[in-house]
Amino acid sequence: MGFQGFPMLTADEVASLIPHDAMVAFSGFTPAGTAKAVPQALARRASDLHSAGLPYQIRVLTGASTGTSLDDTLAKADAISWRAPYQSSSVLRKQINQGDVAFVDMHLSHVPQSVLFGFFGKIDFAVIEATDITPDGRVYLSTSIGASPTFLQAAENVIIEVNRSHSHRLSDMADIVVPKPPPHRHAIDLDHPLERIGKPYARVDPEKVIAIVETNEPDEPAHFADPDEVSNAIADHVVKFLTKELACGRIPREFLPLQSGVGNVANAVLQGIGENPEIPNFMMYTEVLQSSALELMLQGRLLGASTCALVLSAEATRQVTDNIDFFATRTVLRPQEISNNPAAVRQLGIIAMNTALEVDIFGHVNSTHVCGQQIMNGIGGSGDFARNAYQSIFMCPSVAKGGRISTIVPMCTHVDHNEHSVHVVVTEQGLADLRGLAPQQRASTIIDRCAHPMYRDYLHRYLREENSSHIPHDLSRCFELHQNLLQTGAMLPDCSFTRVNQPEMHCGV
Ligand code: 0RQ
Repeated sequence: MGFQGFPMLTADEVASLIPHDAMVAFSGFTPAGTAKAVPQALARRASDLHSAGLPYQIRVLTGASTGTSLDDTLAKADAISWRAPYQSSSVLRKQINQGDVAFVDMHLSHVPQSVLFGFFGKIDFAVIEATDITPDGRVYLSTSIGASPTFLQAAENVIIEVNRSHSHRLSDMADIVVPKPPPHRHAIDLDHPLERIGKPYARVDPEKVIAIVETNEPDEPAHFADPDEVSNAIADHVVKFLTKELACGRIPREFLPLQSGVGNVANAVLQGIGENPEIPNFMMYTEVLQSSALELMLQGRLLGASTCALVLSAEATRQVTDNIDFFATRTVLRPQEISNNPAAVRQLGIIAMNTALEVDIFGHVNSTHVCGQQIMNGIGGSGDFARNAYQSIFMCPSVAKGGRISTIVPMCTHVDHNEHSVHVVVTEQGLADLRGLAPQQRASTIIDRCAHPMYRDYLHRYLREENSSHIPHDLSRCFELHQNLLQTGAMLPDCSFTRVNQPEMHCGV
C-alpha cells in the first residue's frame, strides 16, 4: 500500500536498490534527525555481501555527525569508503586514522553549496528522516534540518524515512530557505535570532521519491559527562569575562546572542551564564541546542534560540512535546547554510564559544588533529562561527591525559582557527584576552594566564630564547613537545599527576 501516493518499502528493500560505490546523502546533524532504518539495513547488506566475498561500500554525506545507527553501524560493517563533512564515531575515527576511509573535514556552512554545485560529484540517493511528506512534495523534517533541503533538491533518487516517534508539531519550529546560487543570491535578511524567513517544510520533486520507509525510533543522543572541577573553573572565567565586558560597555546592555559548542565544558559555561544574575536574559544563535539550553528556556533565562538541531534526551523530548506551544514560539530550526551562515553571524554580533584540542602561544587553535596527525571529530561549525563572531572564545583544559599533554604549545601541529579569528583563550587556569595584543604580548599572556604551571617555564624559555622576530619561533624546536609525546608518551618528563591542578609539581627542564 502506498503512503500519500508514494511506494512504501522496507529498509532492507531500499538497501537492495543502493549499489556499491553509490554516493548517499543522509539527513542528520548530530544524532538529531539522523536517518536510522536504511543505514542499518545497508550495514546488513554490506556484511552479507562481504561474507560472500563481494565488495560493498558507499560514500556517505550528512549534515554533521550522526547517531549510532549511521556512522557506527556502517563503519562496523566496513561499509564506508568516503565520508564528509564531520563525524564523532570512535569506530569510524579509527578507520579514518588508519587510512581505510577517505574523510573530508570541512566547514558545515559550506556543505549545501558544495553539493549544489557538484563539488562532490553526483548525489545518487538522499535518505531523509521526516515527520511527513505530502503528495506535492512538501517534506516536514524532524529534529534537525541540516543540509536535507539541499540533499532533497540535488539527489537523483530520494527515500523518506517517516519517523512516527517524532512530534508532527516540530514543523512549527522549522524555517527553511535554500539560498539561490550565486550570482543571484540575495542577502540573508535576519536581524533577530528568531526572525523567520522561510517555510516550515523542505521541497522535493515527487517524481524522485522512490520509497517511503516507516520507522518509530527515537534519536540517539550521546551522554555527556556532568560538569567537573575543570569545566566549572573554565565556566567561571568565561562568566566573569562576560560580566566585565558588559560593565565596560563592550557588550551592549541587551547582551548579544550566544553560540555554544557541545560537550561538558560548553554545558558548564551555559549553566554558569544561566546562573549569573549580572548577565541579562539572553538569546542563542547556534547550531546545536541541547537539553541544558531548554532548561534555561523554561526558567526564562534563555529567551529564544535559533539552531540547526535539537539534541534532546528522552526526558527533554517529552518536555518539548508536552509544551510545544511554549517551545515552538521560542525556537527556530534552520538549515545549516543559515544557522551557520557567516553573514548572519557577523550581522547578529554573535559571541562564539568553542572548544580547542590545543592552542599555541600566539593564538592559533587546533580543534581537530592530535599531534597534527590523528583526527578527533572535525572542524564542524566552529570555523563558521569563530571567524565571523563579535567575540570568539576558545576553551579547553590546560592539560590532557593526566598532565602528559599541555594543551598550550609553542606551535599548533594543525591550525583550524588562526590568530586572526581567536579573541579570547580560556583554560581552568585563567583567561587570556588577546584583543589588541601583538604576537609576543599574546604569547606571554597565554602562558601566564592559561598554561598549566608545570609547563610555564618551558614555554617562557621557548619564547625568551628566540625573540628577534615579529613571531619568534624556533623552527628546529617548535614541535619538540609533540615529538617528546610521540616518542615517550609525555610532552615533558615527570609532567603528570593523578589529580588536576597541582601547581607545586614542576618539570625539570
Ligand atoms: O580524550 O576521550 O580519550 O578522554 O580529547 O577532549 O576535553 O573531553 O573535550 O569532548 O569537548 O572535545 C575539540 C575534540 C573537544 C571537540 C574537541 C583528548 C581528551 C579526550 C576530548 P578521551 P575533552 P570535548 C559544535 C562545534 C571541533 C568541532 C566543534 C570538537 C578527548 O570540541 O570536536 O567545535 N571540536 N564544533 O583527553 C591529545 C590534546 C588533547 C587531547 C584533549 N591536546 N592532545 N588529546 N584531548 N586535548 C558541534 C558541531 O560542529 C556539530
